[in-house]
Amino acid sequence: MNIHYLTLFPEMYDGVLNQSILKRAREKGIVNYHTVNFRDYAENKHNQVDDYPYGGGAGMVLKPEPVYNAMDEINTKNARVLLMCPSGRPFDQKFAEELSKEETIVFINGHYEGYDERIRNIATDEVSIGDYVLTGGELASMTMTDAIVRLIPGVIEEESHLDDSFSTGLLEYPHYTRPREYRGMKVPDVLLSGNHKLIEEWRQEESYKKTRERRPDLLENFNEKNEK
Ligand code: 6GU
Repeated sequence: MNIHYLTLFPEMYDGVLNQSILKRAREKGIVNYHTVNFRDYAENKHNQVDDYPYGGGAGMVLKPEPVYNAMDEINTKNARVLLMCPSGRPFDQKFAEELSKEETIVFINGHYEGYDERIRNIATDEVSIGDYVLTGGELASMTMTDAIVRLIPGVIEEESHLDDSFSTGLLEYPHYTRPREYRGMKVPDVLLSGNHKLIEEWRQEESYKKTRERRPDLLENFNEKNEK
């Protein structure tokens, strides 16, 4: 998979893409990350990328030319082109699974008050990571990259995400490792029983309980799916 980031702050990506699993995925040749500073594609002397809004009002608007010119330079054939904005489609695990199957993803990261409306025409999707406003799309695109890349086959053990919260429709059950007792806190007996059927039932029950307490909204979907 090739992932391109159109950004005015390419250095923001340096740490995140060069650590841990995202780094290892690149080293394995499974994914390649490319940052493009679209200021380099501005058409005026001062490399200006934003301008005052027609019709007046507060804030600056991202000009179309730098973004279109930068897009001309990368291979966007069959690419998913994601415009990062708080008014986009909410990103979730299902969306991550869909994007993990793509050959090429382009993130367009704006700052300022907004995008010139014509920039929307080169995007295939508009995406948001939640109901709050960020100063720019960069952190959102890194969050999404993390969620997407770990789902590409070969990046982590397949089994580690079969049980993920949201993949199963429920939140994850509690995990324990050694020691059996720590500061008076004991590992539940069932996990030491060696009875795999009982353990499976306990985990299902704990997942269900946690979901009911914390995210009852998820249960509607889960119950619907499991009644069919
Ligand atoms: Cl993708 N961008 C910005 N600027 N704010 C956001 C967001 C994206 N998702 C949630 N808030």
